[in-house]
Amino acid sequence: MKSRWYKDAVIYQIYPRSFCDGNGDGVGDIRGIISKLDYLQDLGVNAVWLSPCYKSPNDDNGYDISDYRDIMDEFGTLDDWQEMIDGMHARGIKLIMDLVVNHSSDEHEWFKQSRSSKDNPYRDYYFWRKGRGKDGKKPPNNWRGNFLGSAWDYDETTGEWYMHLFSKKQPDLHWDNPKVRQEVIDICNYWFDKGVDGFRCDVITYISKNQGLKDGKNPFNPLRGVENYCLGENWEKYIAEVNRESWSKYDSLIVGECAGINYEQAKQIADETKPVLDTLFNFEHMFVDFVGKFKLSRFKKIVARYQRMPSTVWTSNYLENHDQPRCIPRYVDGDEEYRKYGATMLATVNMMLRGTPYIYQGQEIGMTSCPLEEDEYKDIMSVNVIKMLNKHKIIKKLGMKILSKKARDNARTPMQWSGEKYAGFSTAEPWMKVNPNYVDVNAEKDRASEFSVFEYYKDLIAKRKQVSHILADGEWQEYYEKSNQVWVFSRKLGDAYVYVEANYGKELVEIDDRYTMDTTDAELLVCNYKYCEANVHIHTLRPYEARVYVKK
Ligand code: TEU
Ligand code: CA
Repeated sequence: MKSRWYKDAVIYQIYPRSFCDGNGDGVGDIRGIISKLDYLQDLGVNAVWLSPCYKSPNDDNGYDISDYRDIMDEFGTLDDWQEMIDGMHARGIKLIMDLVVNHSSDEHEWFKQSRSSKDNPYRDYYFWRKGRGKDGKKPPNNWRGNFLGSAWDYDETTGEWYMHLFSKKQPDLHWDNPKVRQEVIDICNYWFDKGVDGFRCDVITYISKNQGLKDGKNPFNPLRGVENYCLGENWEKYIAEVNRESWSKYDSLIVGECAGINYEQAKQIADETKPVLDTLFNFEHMFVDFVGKFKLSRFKKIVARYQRMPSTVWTSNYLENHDQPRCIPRYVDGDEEYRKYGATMLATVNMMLRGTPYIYQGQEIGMTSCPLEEDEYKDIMSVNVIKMLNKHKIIKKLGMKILSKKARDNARTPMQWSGEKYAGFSTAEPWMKVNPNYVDVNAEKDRASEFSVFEYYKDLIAKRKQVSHILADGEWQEYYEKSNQVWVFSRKLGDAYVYVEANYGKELVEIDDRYTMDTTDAELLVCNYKYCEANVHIHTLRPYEARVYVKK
């Protein structure tokens, strides 16, 4: 049934709120997306992963869903959505929807019913527990949520607590209840019937909570308790059920957002011989610069482990998404002098790894993280952090500095389409600040310039197709593993190979081909610098230079 088309695909993520505003109210929407479909086709991507566009009170920008079968008012209607997916399909672009079923919104009908009384038929759709302590005024366990604070909230109506691993407006669904699993299956099939090509499954690793909901052991873990619900005891069973009743019936891509897992677990849950996920997003490489500076050698080591996965396991490669700060200046210098070299170097590496590459909106024009004032942060996580810092003034300055680097808001500023007011994103003031660098960094200017990041991506995507079989099936080898300046690796398949060199620094660096590969029998497939015949096989890399050689 499954062609596994995603193994040959490049996927583009759209965060609808910030992509393009079609009706001039300052908020991105579906008509805005429709107006940019030619742009996506031109770029050459094969699929779009659309962050949630369902009905939602937007406590967490759509990751809190109040109706899984309808479209958010601000984004448009089901008719608009249909026109969008038809437009995508007409251009050979598939659509991956976001499936957010670890939790719903507290404004979902299920939760409204559930909280109304202890004997409501929907009571068991969520986790309800009595509080601890004499008066029941302490939460049922010591778990902490992703957005700071307890993972429980007290509800007056019935005098019990409900669980929420994210905001208190995102109550966790109770997957042990077979009715909940059936709801998920029905939702998936509803969208498959409308033509979607797969799902990106939000925090899917958290759906099965271990029986007993025991206290978390490690008091220093910011997510105290996570060991009791990350890949919980019935995880595989529940996912296999949804897979059997829905996902496997379609030629779909099911990519799980797998927070909290390591390489060994990844190997188990994204193996195509098992009816679980097709592939996953891992987070390990995102933690390299969690505290302190980015260290390339550590990053490479983590990625290399995923690159050496068994042939039945398929991975996904990303550097950016709506939860992460931008690559620039995270991994490379943000100065205008280097920006495009950095952007294209990172693109080259990401695109030449085994696994499906993802591009997050704006990455293809080298958008950067954005400086924000205290009142310009919009993300609930940032807002909660700022509230906390205001209670602990001593650490506020340092805290705000860290926030500016890590905040999810960095990736959520409006897409920069042109040099017009509001970056051509909208005709009205956008819901979130536009990065002031839009005058220099925007799609229109980029594409008209002699060195265009967009054009480079386009070329890279096309070239990747020529070698994707070597990337998928070739044997991985790495050189200069310990280096913090260069990333050098190859994939060999019989006599054919792909060989990649990338300079992560601003200094010239010489790659000694006695330790790497003699490329004289290969051709230069891509390079982000201008080069001449004479230096094609002289391996001196300029600042942020990346080269790919291929022998077919
Ligand atoms: O993210 C899950 C998740 O684990 C994040 O909270 C992550 O830890 C954090 O963003 C790291 O920077 C998913 C969605 O991608 C996110 O946007 C949602 O807020 C969250 O689930 C809840 O649905
Ligand atoms: Ca709008």
